[in-house]
Amino acid sequence: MRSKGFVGALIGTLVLLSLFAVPTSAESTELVRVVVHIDRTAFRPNAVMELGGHVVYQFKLIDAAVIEVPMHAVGKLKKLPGVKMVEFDHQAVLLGKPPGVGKPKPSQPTQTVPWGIERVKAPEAWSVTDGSTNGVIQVAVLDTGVDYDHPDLAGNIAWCVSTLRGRVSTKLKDCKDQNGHGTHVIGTIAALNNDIGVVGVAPGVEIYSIRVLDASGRGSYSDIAIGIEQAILGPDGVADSDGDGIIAGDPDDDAAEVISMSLGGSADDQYLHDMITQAYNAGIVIVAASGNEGADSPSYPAAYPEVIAVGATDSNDQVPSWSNRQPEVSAPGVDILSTYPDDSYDTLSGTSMATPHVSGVVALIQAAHYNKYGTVLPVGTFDDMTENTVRGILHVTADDRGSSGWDADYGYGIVRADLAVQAAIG
Ligand SMILES: [Ca+2]
Ligand SMILES: [Ca+2]
Ligand SMILES: [Ca+2]
Ligand SMILES: [Ca+2]
Repeated sequence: MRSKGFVGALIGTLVLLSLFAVPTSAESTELVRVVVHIDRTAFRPNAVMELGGHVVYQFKLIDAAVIEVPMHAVGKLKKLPGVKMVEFDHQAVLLGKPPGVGKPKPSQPTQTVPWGIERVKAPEAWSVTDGSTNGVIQVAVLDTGVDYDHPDLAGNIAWCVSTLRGRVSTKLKDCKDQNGHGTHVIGTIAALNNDIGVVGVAPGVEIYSIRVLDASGRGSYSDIAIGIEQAILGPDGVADSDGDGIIAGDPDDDAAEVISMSLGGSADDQYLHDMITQAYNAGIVIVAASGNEGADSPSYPAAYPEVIAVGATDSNDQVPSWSNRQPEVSAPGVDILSTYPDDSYDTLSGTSMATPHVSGVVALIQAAHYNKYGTVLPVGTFDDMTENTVRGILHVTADDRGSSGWDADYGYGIVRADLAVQAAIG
C-alpha cells in the first residue's frame, strides 16, 4: 500500500510534465504558464499582449511576473524589453497518504489527544504558551484550503486566501478545502483545545489558510510563490507597513511568522527560491515536507537551505521507508488523526502530517519568546546548535534517535515542544 501513493504521485508528475512537451500545431494556440524575471522599469505588460498573452500576476517582492502566452511565443518573450530570464512553471503535489481504511469519522464527541501531539509533548508546553499572542504570531499554511467553519478550527482561522491559477481571492468559496488535506494539516497545528474532536500542537495560534493546491491536491510552483508572497504581505497586502524594517514578530505588522508547506515537487525554480529567500530574510520560519518517495534527499521546497525539511516517524519512533532521507528534523507522520472537511475527522499518513507538528512547535517557540521579550527569535541555519535561534532550539532540544547527533534518517531528531518553549524563554 505504501508505494501506491508514490506511484500515483509519480504518474501525476509525469502527466503534468507532459503538459510542457512541445505541442503539435493544433495545440499551439493554447496558453502556457511561464515566469519571467524582469527589470521593473523596462518591462511592458502591453508587449506580452502583443504576443497573444497576458500578465497573470506581477510579484511585489521579487522582480518577476507570471505570464500566460501561446507556446509558439515563448521564445519571443526573451526578446521583450525588461525580460531577463524565462522559466517554465512546474507542478507540486500534496504529500499526504490516505491509509485506505474506513470513512472519515463524522464526529469525535469527546476530545482525544492524537498520539503525535503527545509524542512531541505539546500539552507539557501549554503551561508556558498555547500559541496565543493577541494576534501577533500567525502560521500560514499553504495547502488545499480549509473547512473554515469546522467547530474544532473556526476560532483560529484568522484569514484565508486562494492563489489558484494566479488569481488572488479572499472569497470564502475560493478558500474552501475541496480535498481534505489542508484541513487535516491545519488541525495538527491549531485544532482547538475544547471538549470535542482533537487538539493541535499550538491550539491558541492564529492560522492564515492559503490555498495553493486544487481539489486533486496539485498546484503550480507559481501559485505557491504567490502564496508565499501573500504570507509575507499579510491581509493588508503591504510588506512592513510601518516601515521599521521589522516584519516577523512586529505587532504593527500582519505578516505570518511561520510558513508551513506539506507539499513538494522535483523541480528547482529560481523564482520560487527567490521568494523563499524573501520570506527568510523577513524573519519568517519556513517548514516543508521532505517528501514520500523514499528518496535519499528532500524534494523542493524542503531542499532549499532556508527551509526546515521534515521527515516522518511512527508511534515506535521508527522512520517509515517512504519518508525521504536527510531531513533537518523529524516528527510524527504515520496514522495521524486530525480534522477533516464537513466537521469530521480522519487518519492520514505522510511527511505532510509530520510537517505541521514542527510548524506548531515553531509557533510555540515564537509565541513563548514574544510573550516574554516582545520580539521573535531569528530563524537560524541548518548548522545552528545554540538556543539563540529557532532552528538551533529545534536541533538541541530534539530527541536524538539513530546514530548520535544529526543522521540521515532522523535529522537532528524528533522535535520536543516542552523543551523548545523552555529554551525560548531561557
Ligand atoms: Ca478540540
Ligand atoms: Ca502586511
Ligand atoms: Ca504576525
Ligand atoms: Ca541521531
